[in-house]
Amino acid sequence: MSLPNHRSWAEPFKIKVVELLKQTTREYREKAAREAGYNTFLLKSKDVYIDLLTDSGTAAMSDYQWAGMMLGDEAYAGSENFYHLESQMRKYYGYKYLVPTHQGRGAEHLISRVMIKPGDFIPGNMYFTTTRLHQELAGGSFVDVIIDEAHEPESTHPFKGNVDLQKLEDLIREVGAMKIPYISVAATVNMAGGQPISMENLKQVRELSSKHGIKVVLDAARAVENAYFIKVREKCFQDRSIASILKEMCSYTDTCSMSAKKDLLVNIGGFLATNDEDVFEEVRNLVVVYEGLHTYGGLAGRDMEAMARGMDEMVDLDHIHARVGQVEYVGSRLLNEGIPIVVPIGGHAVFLNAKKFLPNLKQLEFPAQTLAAELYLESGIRGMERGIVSAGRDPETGDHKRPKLELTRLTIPRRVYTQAHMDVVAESVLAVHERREKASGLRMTYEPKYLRFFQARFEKLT
Ligand code: P71
Repeated sequence: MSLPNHRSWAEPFKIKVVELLKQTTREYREKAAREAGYNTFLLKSKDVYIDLLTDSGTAAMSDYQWAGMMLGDEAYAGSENFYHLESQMRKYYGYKYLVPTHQGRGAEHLISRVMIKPGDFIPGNMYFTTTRLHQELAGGSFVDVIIDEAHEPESTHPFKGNVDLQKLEDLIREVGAMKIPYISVAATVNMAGGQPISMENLKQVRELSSKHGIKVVLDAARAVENAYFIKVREKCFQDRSIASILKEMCSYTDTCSMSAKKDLLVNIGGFLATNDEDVFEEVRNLVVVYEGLHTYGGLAGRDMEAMARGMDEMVDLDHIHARVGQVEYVGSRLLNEGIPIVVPIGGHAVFLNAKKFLPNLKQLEFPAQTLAAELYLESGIRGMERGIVSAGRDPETGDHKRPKLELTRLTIPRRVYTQAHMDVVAESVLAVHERREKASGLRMTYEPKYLRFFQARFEKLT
């Protein structure tokens, strides 16, 4: 086969500063993994070669963003950078009001406290760990209303993040609209594999919700990646700019929570934005209790400036094409070699289907956790479990939740690694696959009460 004459993308930047990487021996990694209780969250970053734990807060900022950091107005109240961020948010997301928070979960906390009453139900297109926990801590119960295809790693549905409108209607009929303060819509859906929701579906969600007086809250952490998928997969959007698609998406929602550590190309930050004056009023008051004054919300002025500037770069087509393209590159290499991954390949990560990768392991031997540990032992590459450990326990029965998806996530930071790194990643996964028969599972030896995946410890079964 001959190669095409033109690549469809290359990294749309050149490198000005570098951070040196360190390689280690297998023996070294065996000790490090044991000491970390076979939990990649507990590894020291210095012991990691290629870090694919997360794309959250791990982006490389541009010179334009770094220059903005020097313009931080570190006033306690009324920082210039807040007003810049507010105008950029209005320009790109289109909401009226802004409340900054230290990161996404700060916004989730405030939204949940202000909008949820004990006994409420919050439907959503699959759960996210921190989002659901805040809903539960506010006395609500999360209800999954994503389409069934989202739970099937091999379904090639182009919009696996879509809401199943029938499931949503059934819930409204069952519990009544009064008990549903809002529907929580993520774009893209992290736990489904970085899968997008279509504009058409989002519009229908909006129509159905409005009919019943239910609000729509968008998790906008990766909404730009979602906008890119809409552009390339939803026919009538192919000639539209990423910015205009993004703004249209937001127009079907009332409020958004934002972890700026993703799309916005910064290392820390978040916000809540809304058109709803009552929500704004209450959140602006509550933020001073938990985050900081409403013009900084736990952030330094310089952090808000980096976010404001990141917005100009996130919607650039060359940027987002290369960002999603890099994820697709790794995924396609693995698919070509017959490695079981979630398809279609998502926006921020390649998700290995650990149930299929390690078919000999029972779910309670933690296949996805095991696979993450094996990949680290093989190559020093760090991924993350997204399966039964992440799902936690049912608050009522105390049993493990048993999600259908048992995935190991290889998350690609934005603008950080090169194509050669991606080749190393694919080759390392192949090496683990070749030796998969030898992998034994894990036993949990320590389990924290909240978000157990962060700090749980394991031992190897022999
Ligand atoms: C990711 C993260 C960071 C993370 C969070 C929890 C467990 C492991 C890793 C964070 C998200 C997210 C979505 C869709 C809200 C948050 C919270 N993702 N919504 O994927 O993906 O934002 O981290 O800024 O508080 O590694 P926050």
